[in-house]
Amino acid sequence: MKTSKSVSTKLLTTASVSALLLGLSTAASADNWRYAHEEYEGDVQDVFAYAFKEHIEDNSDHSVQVYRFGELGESDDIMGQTQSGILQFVNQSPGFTGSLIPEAQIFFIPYLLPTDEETVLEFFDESEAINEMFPKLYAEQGLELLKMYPEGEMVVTTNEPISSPEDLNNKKIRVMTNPLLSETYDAFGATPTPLPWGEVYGGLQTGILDGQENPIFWIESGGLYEVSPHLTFTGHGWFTTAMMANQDFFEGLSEEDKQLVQEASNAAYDHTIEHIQGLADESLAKIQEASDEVTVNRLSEEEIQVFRERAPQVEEAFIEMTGESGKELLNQFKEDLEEVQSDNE
Ligand code: 6CS
Repeated sequence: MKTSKSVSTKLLTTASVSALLLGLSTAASADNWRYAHEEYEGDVQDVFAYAFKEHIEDNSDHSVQVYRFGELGESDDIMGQTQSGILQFVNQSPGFTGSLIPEAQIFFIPYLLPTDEETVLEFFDESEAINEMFPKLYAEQGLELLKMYPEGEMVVTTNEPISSPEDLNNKKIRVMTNPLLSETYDAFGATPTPLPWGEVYGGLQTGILDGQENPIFWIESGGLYEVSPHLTFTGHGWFTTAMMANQDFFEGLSEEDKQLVQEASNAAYDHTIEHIQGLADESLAKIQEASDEVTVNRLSEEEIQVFRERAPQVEEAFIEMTGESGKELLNQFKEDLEEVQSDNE
């Protein structure tokens, strides 16, 4: 009895130690990474996050826990959590990052990017400003920029149809919380109202806001057309976003894991770029199916010209806010655009 007990204890002990070692070695090599983004299930940032997660989990023992909008707070909250190392990855759009990294506001200079999707996608793929200059600016804030990508063309929604800056007069238009976007809507004749996302639907519903801007997929998925039914294609810009890691975390990874993260970001980017093609048309069809109240106005070239003439003052404000560094970025951005545009002619 004594012998058998001591044997079984010994066996148990050996088994427990092995399990413990196994557990420890698993813990050391298989990490659970936390990743938050700003959107809902099935939205563009969610498609990106899940493609990233799938690549990581298929190619390593690591796992990725994805948090969607609201689970950890607003966009500024998830950025703070990433900078402090609570989260390893975050997807935050320049619309919000612009208050942290002023140069990220470049995306809010109206009519800088063309409306042609093919040109825009090629620009994001090849641009030196996007792929080489922006990572350095994000690094200054402790962030490893992994990808910047477009989600869709911006469309303005309002409580009444609009087709000129005069029509926007006295309209309170919600903008994301960066100062340059307020300059844009100021230049467009409206009263810009910066707010985080969580306050937009209610603001439109109660009449505190008269309108807002977003890509069509988001106008559909967030039900914005229900409370802001007049859609205007002004052609003034693209909703752009960015996915990044806490830089100390990234720097602390093995070379193999750094490569894995980069490959997962590339795979997620390719998958997401495919996903957004045709998405605006599909979303618009869903909106029109769901509501009889919605109107869609694609501004004519002459109408667009009236808005476009107001862009230079926003570009000047961008340079005032960002100095030499913004000027250099803007020059490179324009050079990169010319390159893709001349390739496509
Ligand atoms: O307007 C916004 O605040 C939101 N729009 C999109 C397309 N994604 C997330 C962002 O918070």
